[in-house]
Amino acid sequence: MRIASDLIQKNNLSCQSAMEADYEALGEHLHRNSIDIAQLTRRAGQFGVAIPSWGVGTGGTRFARFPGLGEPRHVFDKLDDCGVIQQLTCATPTVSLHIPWDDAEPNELKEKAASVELNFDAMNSNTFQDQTEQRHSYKFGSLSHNDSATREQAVEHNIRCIEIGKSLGSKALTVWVGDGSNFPGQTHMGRQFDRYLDAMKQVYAALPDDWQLFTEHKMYEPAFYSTIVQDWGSSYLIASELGEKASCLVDLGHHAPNVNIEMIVSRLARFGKLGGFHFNDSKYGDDDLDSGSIDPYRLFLVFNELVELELQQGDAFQPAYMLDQSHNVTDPIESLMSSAMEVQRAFIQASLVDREALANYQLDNDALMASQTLKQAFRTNVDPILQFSRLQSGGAIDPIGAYRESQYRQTVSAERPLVTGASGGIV
Ligand code: PSV
Ligand code: MN
Repeated sequence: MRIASDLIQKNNLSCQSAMEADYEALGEHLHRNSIDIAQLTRRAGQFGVAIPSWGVGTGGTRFARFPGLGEPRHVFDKLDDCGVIQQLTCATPTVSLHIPWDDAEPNELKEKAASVELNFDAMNSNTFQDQTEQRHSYKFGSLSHNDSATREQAVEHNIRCIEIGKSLGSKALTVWVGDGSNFPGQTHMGRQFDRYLDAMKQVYAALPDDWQLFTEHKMYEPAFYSTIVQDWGSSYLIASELGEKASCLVDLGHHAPNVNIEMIVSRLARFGKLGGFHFNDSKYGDDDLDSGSIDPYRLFLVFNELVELELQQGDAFQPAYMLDQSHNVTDPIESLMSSAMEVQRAFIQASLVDREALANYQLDNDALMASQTLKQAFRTNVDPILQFSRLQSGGAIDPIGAYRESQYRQTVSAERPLVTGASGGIV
């Protein structure tokens, strides 16, 4: 483990008595509403959201990238950073890899992940960039390209991701492509979609029985006029065409501003096609900001749907939770820890909703009290529950405080030279 356990213990001791007092007060408050705080704390302990391997590096904008201190040089450094996030928050037990960014010998990857107590989540394929020595360019598309050899190359890449994932113990492939067009008339939108579907059917055919395939929609970027999987409707059509193992992945940033994402969640789930999430936050577009940093109420409302679905469907309802963010002005480890805790917070707040009262207010058309019922849960400060859960799991009551005290970033920067040189573009 990269952070000394006695440092965590010392840090915990400094805030434990205040936390215990807050926990007791919250316990009494919840008890008055017949809610058992111990049961909620266990629930918090069972929660997990996957870390995107690419999130531990400094991201960038379309204009520039400003590298951070001690950035991971390769996937093994990334796994070290992800291990720290899990060690302190105990809410991120898995890592989602992106191929070829994270290409490495699978046995070495497995060994490294085990050494930092992590498992592998969904695999992500990348046919939105050209790699050196690649035969066919993706400049004009990948899985939907006019040229069959380019499509075949993209299909093979996805199948290779499945193969790598199989040896790592992953159980899902997420496919997001940048294919589309920048000018009206540039592509035949119908034929392009047909080509995409045909290629995806080939990828789907290579999917093991116990795997899932997530299709991820995104409204625009890098294609700015039309995008092949532009919305949840297209994503739903694709997942339905492919079959049972295919479902839709909702990246919170991939919608027009003000779109009602929680309603999309409800719709997809209603028809059995809600596969999972890429959590992040946004103000204007696909901003890849930290989860819960702009609109925590929306995150809560998404979880309100998810908790309701869990109550209806029980253990059969297992959407995949991942973060997908880009960190430009913060230490990525701090942002990812804070984001994981925000997602966990929304999950616990949504678990507080008085569902019987809500259902009755809905039946009575009492819009005001229905809305108040949600607000009451959202306004509850569940910090003591999250903190106590981390303490019980061996993590830090205050992960960011403990991380800063550990000087982890300064320590790794000694062995990881600064990545210099200008490079633009979000990764
Ligand atoms: C695209 O913007 C996206 O959300 C997809 O999930 C990619 O795989 C990821 O970002 C990384 O660039
Ligand atoms: Mn995403």
